Amino acid sequence: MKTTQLVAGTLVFAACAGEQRVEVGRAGEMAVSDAVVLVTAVPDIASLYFTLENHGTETDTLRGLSASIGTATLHDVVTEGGLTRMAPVGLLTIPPDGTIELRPGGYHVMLTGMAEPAIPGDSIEVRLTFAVNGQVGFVAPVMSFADGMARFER
Ligand SMILES: [Cu+2]
Repeated sequence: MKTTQLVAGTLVFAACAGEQRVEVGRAGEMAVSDAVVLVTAVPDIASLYFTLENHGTETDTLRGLSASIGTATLHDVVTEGGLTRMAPVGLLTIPPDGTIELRPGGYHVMLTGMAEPAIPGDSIEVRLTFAVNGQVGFVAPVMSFADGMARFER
């Protein structure tokens, strides 16, 4: 078991070389990093991205999320019959030693029905609830679409 963990740790380190993750919060063995909110062309809709790393030995599921503005819904991007669209996702499962990266073109959180538009420079409070590791709150900075997308092109 010790050996397995060491190997996994080495792989994670190698994958991260040159792109240091910035941890913003932690619930038990679940680390949250690289949180960012991107504004969209629609004033009352924004998208939220972050990375989850499960350092524990148990599979965990993200079963709840909320944000200080608007309604937060977990989405995935699916392609059906040549059409790409977004679809709500119920639960997100993170295996032991697993990393799930929310990023453009994949998993993301939609913030909808915001009373005021998100403005670059602002920050939004987010709360995640995990079945095993419990709750974590963190702050996600709001970025323009262009600046936010640049973060994912590395
Ligand atoms: Cu979406």
